Amino acid sequence: MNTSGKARAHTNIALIKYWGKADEALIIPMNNSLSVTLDKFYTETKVTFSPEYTKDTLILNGEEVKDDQAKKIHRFMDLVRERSHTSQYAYIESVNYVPTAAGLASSASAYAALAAACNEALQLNMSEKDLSRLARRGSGSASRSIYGGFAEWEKGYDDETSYAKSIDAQGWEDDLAMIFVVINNQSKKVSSRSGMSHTRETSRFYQYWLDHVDQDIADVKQAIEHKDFKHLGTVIEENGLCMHATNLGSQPPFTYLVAESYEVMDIVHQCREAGYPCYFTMDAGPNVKILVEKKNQQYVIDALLESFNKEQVIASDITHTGIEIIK
Ligand code: 2P0
Repeated sequence: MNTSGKARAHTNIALIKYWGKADEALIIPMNNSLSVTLDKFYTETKVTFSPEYTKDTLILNGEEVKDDQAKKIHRFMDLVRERSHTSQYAYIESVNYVPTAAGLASSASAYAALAAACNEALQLNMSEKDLSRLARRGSGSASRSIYGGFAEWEKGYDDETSYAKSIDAQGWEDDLAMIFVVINNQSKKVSSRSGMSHTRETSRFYQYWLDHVDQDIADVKQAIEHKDFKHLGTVIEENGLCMHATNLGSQPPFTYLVAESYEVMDIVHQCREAGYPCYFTMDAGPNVKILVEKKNQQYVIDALLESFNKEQVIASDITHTGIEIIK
């Protein structure tokens, strides 16, 4: 008999970054990280297990995936089979809902949706904690996409203790938004997986990163508690830049940032000087994400549109919604 489950998960953006693994196989991070989950970008995934299938098949946005991405999925499905004591293979249909050409597809929403769909299909009745642990094995940042709003991935020390938890922001999420500036660059991409590993192993600044990230987490949690936007923004901007500085301190050095990334950072500074607080963060690529209070969102968008085109500037609310099962 075939069994199916379908789930939706939203992508998240780290305000305090996950950068470096203590255990590569189990995906245990070197440091805690903290994120917001976004309304606009999400993945919907349907999984069907059948005794008749002879392999796992992944259809992403209507096309079969056969490269390294498929290998990662096969390993993840082996883990699901091991945990659920089934030997059945699966047919996985996944659709990423991101604005056209934005290139913002994320492994965070992908593995969170896949974990939840498997949980539903196999009736595993996993708790949010266990879903977060399972999603983490696909991609570290996916551990945080189980939840809406703010979430903290506690690094833990083994498979059992490394998972994300929701942070209660007393509705403050509703006042905030994130603006994406999509920068298309042609340079060869360093995957976050190899970038963080290279940095952890070779960066002269990596120990500095580890020595300060716990304080950043504590400061952000305090800012959330007091709904102190300027404090929140100051800390997250410094943390993001610090992560990128560790990359520059690697041997050989590398960076994800390009000229346009710095152009956006300048615009953010100008908005702040004009009295509109907003703060940037960047991940394993040149795109810049700007955290802003909704009341100031339009000013910042207008400032960006003086230098970038409409397709490049995309705003999203922060969602309260975590994993959703789709019937
Ligand atoms: C983050 N990033 O906290 C950090 C900041 C990118 C920069 O998590 O190797 O795809 O699959 O665990 O989760 C992107 O890394 O890495 C990421 P793996 P993942 O969001």
